[in-house]
Amino acid sequence: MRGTKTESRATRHKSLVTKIMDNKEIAIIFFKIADALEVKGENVFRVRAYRTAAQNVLGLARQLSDVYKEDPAKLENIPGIGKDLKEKIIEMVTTSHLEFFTRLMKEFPAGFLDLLDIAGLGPKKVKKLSDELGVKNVNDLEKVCRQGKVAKLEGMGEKSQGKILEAIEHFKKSEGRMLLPEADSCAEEVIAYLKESKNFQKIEKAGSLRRGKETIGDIDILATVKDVKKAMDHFVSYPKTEQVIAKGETKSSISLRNGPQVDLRIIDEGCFGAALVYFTGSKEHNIKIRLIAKNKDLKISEYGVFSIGKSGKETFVAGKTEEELYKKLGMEWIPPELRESSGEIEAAMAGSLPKNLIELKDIRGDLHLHTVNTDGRATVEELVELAEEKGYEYIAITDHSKLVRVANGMDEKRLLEAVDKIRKKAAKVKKLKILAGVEVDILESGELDLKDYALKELDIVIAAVHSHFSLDKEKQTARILKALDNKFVSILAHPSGRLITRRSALQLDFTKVFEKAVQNNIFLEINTHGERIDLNDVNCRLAKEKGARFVINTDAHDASQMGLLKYGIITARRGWLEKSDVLNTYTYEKVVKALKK
Ligand code: DGT
Ligand code: CA
Ligand code: CA
Repeated sequence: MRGTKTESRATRHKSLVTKIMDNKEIAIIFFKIADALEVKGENVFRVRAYRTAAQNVLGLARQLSDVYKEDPAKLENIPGIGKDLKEKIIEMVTTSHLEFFTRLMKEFPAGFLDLLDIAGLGPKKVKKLSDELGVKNVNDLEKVCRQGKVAKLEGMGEKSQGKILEAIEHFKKSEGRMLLPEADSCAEEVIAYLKESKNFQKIEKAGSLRRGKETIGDIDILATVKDVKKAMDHFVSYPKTEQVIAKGETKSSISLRNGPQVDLRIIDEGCFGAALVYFTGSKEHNIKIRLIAKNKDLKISEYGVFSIGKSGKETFVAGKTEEELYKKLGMEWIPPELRESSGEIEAAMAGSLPKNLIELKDIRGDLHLHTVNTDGRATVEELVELAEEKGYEYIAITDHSKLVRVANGMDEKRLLEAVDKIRKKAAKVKKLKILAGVEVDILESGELDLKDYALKELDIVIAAVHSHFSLDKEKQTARILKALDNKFVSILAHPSGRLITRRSALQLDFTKVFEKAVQNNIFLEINTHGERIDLNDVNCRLAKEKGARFVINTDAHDASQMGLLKYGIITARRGWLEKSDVLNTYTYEKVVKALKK
């Protein structure tokens, strides 16, 4: 979450919290400690120890609180956890608080650590900016950039200054908003907690979260209950509550530690559909359907659809379900992801909404996965195990090529050895099919990072940009078009290159890229890794209009990231994509055929 309210959180939650911190919360605190110590210029080994511990905690299968309950001494068996960190974990799992962290955070001015969220600024640069230019927050930084002072610092320059300004713009756009997967997992936890109470009946997500937007301002939840007062009491007692913002009869709001605000609205069963439409939005969608209602002499609100008699008397005519509401307005039910006032209402009236919008259950495999062979943390075996658990028919192992040196990318020789190993393993796996491939880098020239003699041995070749992001539009477009002309490429990974809060899209003539992909039978990827969600919804729709086909991949670097595929589905739906538009809904035989060059 942007603009973390660390200090207030640390001071407030002590009295409110009744339940223990989970591993993710603990890891976040360790990461923040590492950043803070590094900004302070402390011993690199100490900094690294916190970061390693954070990473290891995230990868644990068991909750630290459970390990502690079983035997506190066992905490020291976790790699990277020594006596000191063990004590800190114990403090967190017993009090949901870490005094050391609270004190450390107090050493920094408010908003100072936000500077670390500016793309391209690590702890070292933040320290320099603070020491030499007195920068205390993002606004200060923007000022000194505009004054040209950053360019003059040693090791900086006009170019880095420009990049920082651009990054500040990104930061501001997403400030106070969360990425969809983070917000969604917060919401899922809250909903699981609400369900613990038998008092709750229907529970639904609403707002931007239900529409699947890539960033979320706050979480909206609607529910029907037996006893309103009890329901609100239960809600505001949610263990991860940092602050109760409002508590009322129909609506309450809480803010979460490490997280967003959550609004809960209690709705009457009789008008649940109308409320769900209203609070799902978007606002623009709501405004349009209200106008349509008006033209039919109907009034629409969160309480239902009403006909207005001559005397002005209002009679409820629909609203128990969304379907009946939309029907009353003369249209098909509109899937929430489409409710952005971008043609869905007209289509629903004409009966021409997409009939087979893609769903998670249509997915038969994941075709972009990394392993320990390059920068992944999972072994092939671990990926296979999870894929089998998910009921997948196939997966593809696609590690990096040599240009990505930080990822330990492979040259031709290493790639062919890896492929050989994968095939030997594949022969031993019973049902799941394993494709052996690569994610090969597109060089600045548009040539690929690996020679054709190696690429031709593979089942699948994914081409990707990981360098030279700032070429001008003409060069960048020519570069990608050239790569797509390589006859072995079958997927273009994360085509725009953007990272939601950190990096703009490549300057590209997307129409030309999409047309080339169509012409050469190349699938465009919707990549769900990290901050990518790339292609995004708008580009999916544009590409589909050009006749493009797609593949939804997680680009997982550990097995658990394979679970993020659902956010690619929701994005594809926002792009109006249907099952038949997406490669990894095909059977294995069809995939092999489609990939054949
Ligand atoms: P967010 O939270 O910024 O990511 O975006 P939303 O769409 O979740 O917006 P939020 O939480 O302010 O409100 C939830 C829904 O409630 C919104 O999508 C539509 C509805 N809504 C809120 N305010 C208004 C309004 O003034 N007029 C209308 N027609 N609908 C509204
Ligand atoms: Ca919202
Ligand atoms: Ca809201």
